[in-house]
Amino acid sequence: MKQHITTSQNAKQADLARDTTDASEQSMTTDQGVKINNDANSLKSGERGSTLLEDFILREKITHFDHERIPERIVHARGSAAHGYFELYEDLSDYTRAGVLTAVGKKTPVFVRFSTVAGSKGSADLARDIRGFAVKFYTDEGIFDLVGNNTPVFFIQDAMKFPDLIHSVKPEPDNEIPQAASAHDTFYDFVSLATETLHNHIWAMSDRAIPRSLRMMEGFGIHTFRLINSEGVSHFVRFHWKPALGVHSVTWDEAVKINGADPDFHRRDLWDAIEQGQFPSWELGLQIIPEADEHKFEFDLLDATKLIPEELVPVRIVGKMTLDRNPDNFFAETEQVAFHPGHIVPGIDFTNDPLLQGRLFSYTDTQLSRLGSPNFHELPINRSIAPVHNNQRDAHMRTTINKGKVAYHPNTMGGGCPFLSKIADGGFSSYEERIDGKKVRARSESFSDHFSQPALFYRSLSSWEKEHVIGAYSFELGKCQIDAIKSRMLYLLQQIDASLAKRVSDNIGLAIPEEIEGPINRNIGADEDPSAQQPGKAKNYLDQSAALSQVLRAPTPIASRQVAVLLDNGFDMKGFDSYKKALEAEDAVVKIVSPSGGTITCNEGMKHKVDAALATTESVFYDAVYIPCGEESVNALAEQGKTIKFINEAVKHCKTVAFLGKAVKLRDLSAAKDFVDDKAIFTDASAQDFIQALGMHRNWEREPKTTKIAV
Ligand code: HDD
Repeated sequence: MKQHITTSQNAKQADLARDTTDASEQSMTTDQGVKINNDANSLKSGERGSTLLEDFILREKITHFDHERIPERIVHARGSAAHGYFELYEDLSDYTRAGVLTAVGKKTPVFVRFSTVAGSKGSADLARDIRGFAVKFYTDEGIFDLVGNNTPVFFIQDAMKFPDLIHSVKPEPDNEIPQAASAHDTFYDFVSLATETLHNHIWAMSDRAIPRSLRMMEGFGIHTFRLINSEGVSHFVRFHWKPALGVHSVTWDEAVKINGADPDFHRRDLWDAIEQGQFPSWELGLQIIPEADEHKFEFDLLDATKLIPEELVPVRIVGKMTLDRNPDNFFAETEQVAFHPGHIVPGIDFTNDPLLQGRLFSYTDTQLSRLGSPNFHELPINRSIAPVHNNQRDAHMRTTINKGKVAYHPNTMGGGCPFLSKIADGGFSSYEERIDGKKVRARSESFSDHFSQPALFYRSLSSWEKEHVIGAYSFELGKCQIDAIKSRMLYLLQQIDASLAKRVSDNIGLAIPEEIEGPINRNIGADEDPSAQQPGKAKNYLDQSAALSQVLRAPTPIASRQVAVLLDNGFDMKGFDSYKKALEAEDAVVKIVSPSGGTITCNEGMKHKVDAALATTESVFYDAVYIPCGEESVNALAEQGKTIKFINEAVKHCKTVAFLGKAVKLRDLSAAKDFVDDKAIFTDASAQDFIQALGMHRNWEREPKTTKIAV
């Protein structure tokens, strides 16, 4: 395995280096630079006397400690981030004048933060939730932030409803329960009344909401943005990130177990992959739509609850983002980074999407309370690599020292500086959109179809993905207490897909109502006619969209996949090593798991370091398991109940499992014995067969037969 690969140096790394310190070989000092000779004892009036107020070393240390925390993000509090770069494949100057999308081959530094939405900063990674996917591009023309999620749509259409959505999903305000979970009454009360939520909600009920890794999920800018070229011509655009490792998820049973056994599972996975030189990458894709086609779709491009099926507008791959360096300091970088969908550069612009428009206000506003000052842009991680000159001055924690008397424009005393830039010289100009309308507080009727796309999504899933969605709805509604809310949800599921509703209704033991009382789409004003806005019957303008499913047509790379090899003293070195070599040739990670820690000896007398004792690890941490031959080793493993649990879980979670030679005994002692014909459970198979199965992530076809496995 490669270790600590040197990462690329770029302009942002050089910029951060200005503020990065390293205490090695240095004296300990106070914040004022005074060297310290005793860091263990406060200053006292006698050895057993009271502490003296004059102890400036103690006061400074405790005062700083007392103020170490800042408010966590109101949403997306739990996150993990990494540095990297973006490289463009093709010049898009026909569409935009943004350098980041026109300078082919240029490496633009990026900082990317992934997050869950609902949980607190210390919540577990495998919560069922949408994942944030926020990318900060440090371009030569200023900061461009693409603040997206791992689903192509959002819960609501208008920013006005964001506080309601978040209040409903966050822990309930009286008892602060449940943490990082949407399975509770207030969330479903809101979702079942605000039917615009149903599309993103079904994504949240799908496998997308429990990814295997942050490195194995897609990202989406969601809103329709604009690209503007140097002639001022505008095209609509939607942004996509496609992961090189494919899109993969875990099962709900695994997610629940991982949350207990390693709440930092995703954070650790991202960190370890980068430390080991397995740099995650995503290709950037664009769906570009000419202005003239704005109204040619069955949905409104300004509606963030609608995706544009790739069958209608193909995704054009234009570049690649690679994450190649972990942060040096979580707080300074991952915690203090401030994203903002309003950070755009010339050549990119907004549309009138009412969700996006509200976000443009919210993100600066929240930094004022979270980071405490309008100078948050000066924090090293937020600082632009393009020069910053303007007449903004002062405020808390200002670090820039602006010279001269002039802090206004126009001026002569400063020679007219900083001067304005012509558009041709890179000055920003907003797209001159023609606006002709009344000032109204209303929702466009073109936003009112809330069922066609959830139905399209569900239709596009494979049978096993549908089972997972049914399981998720059944779990979530099963956790709700109020029958009226559950009934309303069943009624709405019926509008999406009758078989889905039926299965959930059976599982939760509540009938699907024929009708429900009152209007359900409450996201309109009191004076509006509910019938005009009442979500109508689902339309079918596309039967299925392959891109919405996670079904694999070919194996994906196995680089960085975690493979457990179960061993004890006396194991067969040949079988062990042939698999290990083949797996490592593909950059997979092989970890020795043994009944106890330390070292074990193979049948060739060599000592091997154990990576994890059975007691300290869990089957759910690995993507595959193999067990080499060796009577002594197999017999010792067979003595451990945990070995059987380990294998049973791998089988239940549809993973690739191989038994070599005498290890067949463990197959016959475990649930694997009932799956001898399974295409990912092998007895004496070649390493290549094992790798091929691992590349398919899981054998989901096994799943219906695993319900009886009790683990
Ligand atoms: Fe938001 C954070 C993504 C709608 C208000 N949002 C935040 C983050 C992501 C998103 C990824 C975390 C950024 C980070 O890692 O620091 N938000 C979205 C997406 C949306 C969306 C994809 C819809 C398409 N958000 C949205 C609305 C509002 C907000 C409509 C308010 C009207 N979002 C915020 C916020 C946060 C935030 C309160 C919390 C912390 C922060 O901004 O910096 O301002």
